[in-house]
Amino acid sequence: MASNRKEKTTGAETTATITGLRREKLAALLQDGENVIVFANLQGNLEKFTQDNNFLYLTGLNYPELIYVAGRFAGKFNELLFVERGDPEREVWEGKKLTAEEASRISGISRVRYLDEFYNVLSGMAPMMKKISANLGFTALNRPLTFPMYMLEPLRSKHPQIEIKQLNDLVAPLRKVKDTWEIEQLQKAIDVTGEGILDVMQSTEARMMEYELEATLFYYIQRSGLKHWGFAPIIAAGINAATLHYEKNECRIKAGDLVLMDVGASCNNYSADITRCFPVGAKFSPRQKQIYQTVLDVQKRVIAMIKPGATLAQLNNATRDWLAEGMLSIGLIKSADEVVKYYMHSVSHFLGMDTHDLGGREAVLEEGNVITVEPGIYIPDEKLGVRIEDDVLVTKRGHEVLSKAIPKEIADIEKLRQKALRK
Ligand SMILES: [Mn+2]
Repeated sequence: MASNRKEKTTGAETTATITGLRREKLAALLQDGENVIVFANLQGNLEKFTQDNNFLYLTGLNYPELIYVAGRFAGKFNELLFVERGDPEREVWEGKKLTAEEASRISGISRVRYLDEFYNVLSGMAPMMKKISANLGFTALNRPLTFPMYMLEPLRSKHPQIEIKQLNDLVAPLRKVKDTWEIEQLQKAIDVTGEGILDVMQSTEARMMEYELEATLFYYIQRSGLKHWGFAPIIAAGINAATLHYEKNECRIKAGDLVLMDVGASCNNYSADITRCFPVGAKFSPRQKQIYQTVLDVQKRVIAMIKPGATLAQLNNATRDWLAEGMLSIGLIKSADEVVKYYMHSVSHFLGMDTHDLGGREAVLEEGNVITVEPGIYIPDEKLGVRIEDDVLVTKRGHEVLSKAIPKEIADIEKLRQKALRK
């Protein structure tokens, strides 16, 4: 299932050059007095570390407790990185820390200071600062103040004239357009996810638990050299497939069920997002087939619309209209406005470091964007839910379906199931 993309990165492009180009683009967005402060995530106690995506995007550093600061003053763009001072006692428990030299070599950021100097350095800059874009995050009941908010609080109270904004608004236009290296990571994540889905389709039997399918898929992902899911996998049989964000994966699969898998591996923090459905028996039931084919026909028509200049709003409207047409023709609904009874989400989102990536809901597509296309029909009364989701790259003239190697035609899926059941 390898991709046939031609221009592979050579390997000569280091993290420093790739992220350096991104920071150049960021620098071009900053006016005099405008700054960016990006906090790496913290290491949780006995938890696997996951990096803040904006931090990783701009520095390439997959380590906790770092801060990136950049700004333009008197026309000149300056950037520096704050790292932890090594502490021999902590290193016994946590292993060696990233040194200033290593951080500089990996990221290509030449000026490095220690975290305990952060406020001193910042107070020196503050009188010239007009605006700061930071990865503030969002407050929640269990998190009234995020770590970046907490860290910027002294600055906010001492220098109330500085406007502090969300970083996402600034970097979204950059992250929305993927470079070749990013597309390669997505392709790898998609290929491995697809092969894992085939594995599941060829090994599932009635009476298995949903989480057994999850285990098969995750085993495949890790055996293929990828470490993480991109998001909590949805493995939903029968009625559970009609719950849009069912993540419990804890029910027993019955003969006659249709199984929906909405899953994606992550490759270097780039997430696949694929949905496939298959019957637990050797064949789709006539009703499953009817609903599935209706969704598939619409999905293909929507994919065909994708090209630079098309908008997500156009894709959404077309999906709703065509699904309504399909539902009317099979007698599921009596008037087009009833479509929302069985289809209640939008058809596309941007895909990248975040499964629901930056880019917005009203966006106009441009070359280098990657979006999902995922129409569905959900009928709880019939214990049936169908969604089909592919990942699509917007190219100069149109599009390329990055997940085209993963079967979705009824005949192909039935063939796989028959092979599985003969075993
Ligand atoms: Mn999706």
